[in-house]
Amino acid sequence: METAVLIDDHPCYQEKAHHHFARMHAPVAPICNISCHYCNPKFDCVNESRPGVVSAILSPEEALERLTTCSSRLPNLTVLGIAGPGDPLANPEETFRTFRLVRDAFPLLHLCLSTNGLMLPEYIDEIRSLGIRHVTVTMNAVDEQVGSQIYAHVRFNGKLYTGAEAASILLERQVEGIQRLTAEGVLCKVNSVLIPGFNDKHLPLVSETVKKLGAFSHNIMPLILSPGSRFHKDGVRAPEPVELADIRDACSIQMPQMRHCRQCRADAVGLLGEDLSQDSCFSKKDTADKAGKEAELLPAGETKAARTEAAASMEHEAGGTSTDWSLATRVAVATRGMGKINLHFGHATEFLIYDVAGREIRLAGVRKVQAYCNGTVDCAPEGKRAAMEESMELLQDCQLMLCSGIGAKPQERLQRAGIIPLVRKGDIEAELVESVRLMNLFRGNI
Ligand code: CLF
Ligand code: SF4
Repeated sequence: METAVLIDDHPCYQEKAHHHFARMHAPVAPICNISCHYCNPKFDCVNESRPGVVSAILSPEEALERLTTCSSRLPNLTVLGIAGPGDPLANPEETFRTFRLVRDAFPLLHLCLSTNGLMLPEYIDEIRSLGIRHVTVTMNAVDEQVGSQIYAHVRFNGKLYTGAEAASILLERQVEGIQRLTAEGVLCKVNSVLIPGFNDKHLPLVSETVKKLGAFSHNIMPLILSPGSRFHKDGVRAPEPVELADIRDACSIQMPQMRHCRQCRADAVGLLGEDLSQDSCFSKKDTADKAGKEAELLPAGETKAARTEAAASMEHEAGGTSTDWSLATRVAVATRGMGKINLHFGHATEFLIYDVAGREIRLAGVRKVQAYCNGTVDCAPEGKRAAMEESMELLQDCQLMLCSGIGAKPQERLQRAGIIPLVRKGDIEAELVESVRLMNLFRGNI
């Protein structure tokens, strides 16, 4: 199958597709077989998720039922992913039974798997026979000493390993898994969590290594600490947005970078930017609650019961662009999807950040914020002020803000910070080029 067919409607593998196509995650995998220092088992796997209340576990049959409901309401749903809340391959029975049920009932959906990679070599045949063509492996290090600072332990073949030995086993298994999958034509995306002071300087080597292994793209995600995790207790900090952007740029010399990841929940549903998992139409929360299945992550062993040209179309061909992005204008955009500017500044809980250089556009990242106005009549002024200041900090490197509407106060605050707010309602790409042109004209830059 051609790579274009595998990515054109996959919201994570093709940046443009994420405006239009939705995915559903089936939270069928509660157990994990390793321990990352940024993880607290009370939360979803941080390798794909934002820490939050852990997703309620579904049985494979319940997952199929939820998918049936979701697909009838979301005609743009193209992917069924399994990404936790633990590690899918530490729960092979549930994971593969879910994929089997889905493949039989919805043969046209892409099946997508996300794993830490420890058990990947064991399941290559299963992955092939199910026709899974998208696999994400989280690799934070390609050096056992660096890895030993990130992982507390690895549980493998019934034995607990720690330190450099644990990191070495994990790395060996990840490398073997990616090599064998890419040889089979599976598109392997590699996720890496950027942990300042631990692997920030090491990530270009990770990018170089995964390129040699034949991976499709590299998704460097900012560390979001789980409360109560070892790193949280030790005061390890999350990276600044600009640090993340710089490291992605450095790694893009080696590998195409994914810049639109939302670090979604293990039970996410919908477009990447609009998680509908908590919407009662999509979550069978009552079913899960009744069954008393609030997720509880358990350590393994304590079980309760072609890269091709298409990759280059990912806006950021590794080493292939001649655009000087250091001269680009950075623009924040408020959108609820479909490639349009269609969201009021006050309602935005995230902004897409674009760089615009002439007619060239690239997505630089996604930044989550607190909505300035949470929709209640009595939005407290202190809360609004705090949300505004947080947004200002996160958007400090932007020169323009495009949104479908904005109040007088935030407009004035943005201007004071040197960010020009513009109300626009059209297609993002066309409006980006035109707005930057107007801004430069106004400033006498052209
Ligand atoms: Fe889900 Fe992951 Fe498949 Fe996408 S998510 S299993 S590859 S369908 Fe996507 Fe979410 Fe980022 Fe993951 S935005 S966290 S990269
Ligand atoms: Fe937590 Fe396991 Fe995910 Fe690491 S791989 S973040 S330990 S659930």
